Amino acid sequence: MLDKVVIANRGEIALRILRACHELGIKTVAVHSTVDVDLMHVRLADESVCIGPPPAAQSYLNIPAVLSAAEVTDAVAIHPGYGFLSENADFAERVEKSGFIFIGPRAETIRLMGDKLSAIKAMQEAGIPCVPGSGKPLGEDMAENVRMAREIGYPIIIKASGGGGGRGMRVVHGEASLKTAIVLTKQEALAAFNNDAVYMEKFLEHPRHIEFQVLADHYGNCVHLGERDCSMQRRHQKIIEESPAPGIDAETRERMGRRCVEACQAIGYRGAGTFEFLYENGQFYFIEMNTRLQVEHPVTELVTGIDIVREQLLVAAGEKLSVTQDDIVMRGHAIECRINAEEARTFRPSPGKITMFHVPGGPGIRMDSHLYDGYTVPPYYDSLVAKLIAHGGTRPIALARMATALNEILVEGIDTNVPLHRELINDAAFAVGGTDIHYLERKLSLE
Ligand code: MV4
Repeated sequence: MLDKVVIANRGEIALRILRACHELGIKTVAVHSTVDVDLMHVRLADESVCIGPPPAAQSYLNIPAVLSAAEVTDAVAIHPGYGFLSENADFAERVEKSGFIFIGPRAETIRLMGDKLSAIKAMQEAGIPCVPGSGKPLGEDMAENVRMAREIGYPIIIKASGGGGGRGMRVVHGEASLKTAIVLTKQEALAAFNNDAVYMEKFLEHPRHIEFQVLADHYGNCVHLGERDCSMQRRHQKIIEESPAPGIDAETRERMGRRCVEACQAIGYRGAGTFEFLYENGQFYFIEMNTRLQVEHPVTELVTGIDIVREQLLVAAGEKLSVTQDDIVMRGHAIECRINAEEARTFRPSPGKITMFHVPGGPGIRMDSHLYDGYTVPPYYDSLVAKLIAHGGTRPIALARMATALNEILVEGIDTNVPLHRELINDAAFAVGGTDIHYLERKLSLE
């Protein structure tokens, strides 16, 4: 097993990774910025190293500082968590070249998926259904671009190949605005990603966001852990996720899951990964692959009983996956509410000192949070402060447990979006399930 792991992250996910390490008898090194010395996982880690000042660019994104921390502590591996350096192929490469294990896929896989056009090409070749589109960078020949858009049919969307996660996209409703949209998206893409390649896709107007979780080892073994519905979002920030996705039957799940597994085997994927799809009119369309552990992994853990972070650590240590596809059974339903430190109306960050903190409990309730009484949420990072996850035998039971837990939770001293979650968990359309990616923004605009 791995001897010692550097946790190159902060907050709730750093604590989640620390717990998985300690269960396996792995020693941990917390790396933190100066303002993060009081984080719960820093206290619990076997060792800690301060890697820089509060701005992430000088600490959590500072590759030489993270590598130095691994060197001075004699660590063998680095877990990047999510965000920060987790999908930075250059970082993964430097980790491995420095003699450490990067807990994630190979650098070349991260690079392949980081470029959205190369990801789509690889996935199409591996039999994954993609959105009808150009499948290649748009050229200078506008007559050709016009023909292509006409063939696909408006509305279309122009996306930056270097973008992803909602950055660098533009919807085009007709021929009149096509050329301008391409030119502007290219300019923005060059400035933001240093890559002006853009492509065209059919714009799906009312899709759901459904993603499949996979796990692969170094020996070609790969399993899928079913899907999550992440459609409840605002400005590309997910706020509620659930598994399974309402209305997806077992046969469809197995068919799509098997395709994802085959695609992983085709590209030699290893570790945890997620295939993101848009789902509309009963069809799945691949958009991106995430090559990291995701915020919402707990809903999948609760329905499958698989500890995804443990599997990541085992796979990184060179062990075989502990399960085969036949061992994986989806039991019941799980829902996650992301609790953010933010003002209710404006969604502005609300950092500050926690004066009272109470964690809900009872059957089927899990809370992943680094908060404690007296902790001060700093203003420099993501506002996610807790994930409340409810599991039950059926979706209505999971919802009822979540509603109960949302009444119990206390986070005082800062503003949070708990009131919004209380409202959403009682929302009639959400109770039915299967709302699209625009539902929340539409609901908020009507209030
Ligand atoms: C789309 C789309 C509709 N049609 N692609 C946004 C994030 C990035 N991962 C891809 N995104 C979208 N791509 C086509 N062809 C709509 C979105 C989209 C979206 C997707 C998932 C979750 C939330 C979203 C919010 C707005 C737009």
